[in-house]
Amino acid sequence: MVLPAPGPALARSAAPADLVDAAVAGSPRALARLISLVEDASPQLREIMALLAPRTGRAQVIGLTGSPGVGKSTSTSALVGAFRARGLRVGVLAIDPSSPFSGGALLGDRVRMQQHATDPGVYIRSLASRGHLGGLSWATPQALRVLDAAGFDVVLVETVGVGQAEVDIASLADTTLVLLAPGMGDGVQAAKAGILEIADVFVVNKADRDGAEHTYRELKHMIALTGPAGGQRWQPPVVKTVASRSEGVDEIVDAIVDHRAWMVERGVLDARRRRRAADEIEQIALTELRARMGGLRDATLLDALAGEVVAGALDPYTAAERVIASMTASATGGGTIIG
Ligand SMILES: Nc1nc2c(ncn2[C@@H]2O[C@H](COP(=O)(O)OP(=O)(O)OP(=O)(O)O)[C@@H](O)[C@H]2O)c(=O)[nH]1
Ligand SMILES: [Mg+2]
Repeated sequence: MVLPAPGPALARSAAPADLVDAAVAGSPRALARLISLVEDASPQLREIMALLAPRTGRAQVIGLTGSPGVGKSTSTSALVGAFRARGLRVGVLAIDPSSPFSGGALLGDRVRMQQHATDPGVYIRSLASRGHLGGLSWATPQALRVLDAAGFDVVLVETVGVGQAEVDIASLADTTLVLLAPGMGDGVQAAKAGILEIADVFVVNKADRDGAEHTYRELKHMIALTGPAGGQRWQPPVVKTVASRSEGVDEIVDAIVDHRAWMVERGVLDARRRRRAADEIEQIALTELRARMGGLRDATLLDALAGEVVAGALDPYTAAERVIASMTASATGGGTIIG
């Protein structure tokens, strides 16, 4: 799903600073390279993220989640159009938690996004995480940083609502859209899956289908049961759409704008972003520790400690403390990411 990339070719060995400059100047090729480095958890990321940091913090991150086939990609594409009509630059990250090797080959999505393929104000990319312990929860915030620093005003993150993925996306986004469609028993599913807690805006898509009104009412009812809005409590609006005809999409944008204004007024946006940064720091630290732990596995220290624990000469807590102490002592020794 990478755009055709005009402009000068970048040498394979381009230095991080050159890549960052090119991405900031709008080169889709440089963006693609940077995000591939994220997917591969390249050792160059540390330098790259340091270069990107002063440029970040501007993009508005909007998550879209929902069951397979509810119309997330169609809605994403329609939203891209709506934001472009407002003169904003839009990035799209399509997360595929099911396939770590999709490598951008989501064919259906490519077709749906085709109308934006030649627009230089739009960058669309699917994200996979290759061979890294932190997986997509590690890669996604880093990819967001790349698009944020490259000057995209809005970044839409699409992920299928299965298991942990939708919760992860909610913790990443400023505003989370949860999509439902009629006839999927979604109302009940929503309550079960805890979707009520993560949605900032509900979208009942496929409103052209029978049962849309029923799904809409059921949702409204469930939201009402959670209690009235007020104080720090936002009550998610429900928007009906026919994404395939771009109907109702302006109403989604209005809801996003309202939600943002509400968050800014109460300091909620800042709190969300701090929590997001804290999660990101934790992910990177844990990934680094796991990498060092992996290094230790072959090392004599762990083996020696294990021998002592088996012999009853040492308890496992004390042994673990020694392992952690040795990792911290080797902090300048280098790991895969922080080294
Ligand atoms: N009738 C109707 N069909 C729609 C609407 N929006 C999307 N579709 C169709 O629903 C199908 C699935 O749409 P997608 O946008 O691929 O759904 P998705 O949620 O991205 O699907 P996955 O990424 O596979 O989970 C496609 O055939 C769309 O054309 C709508 O508002 N009405
Ligand atoms: Mg999709």
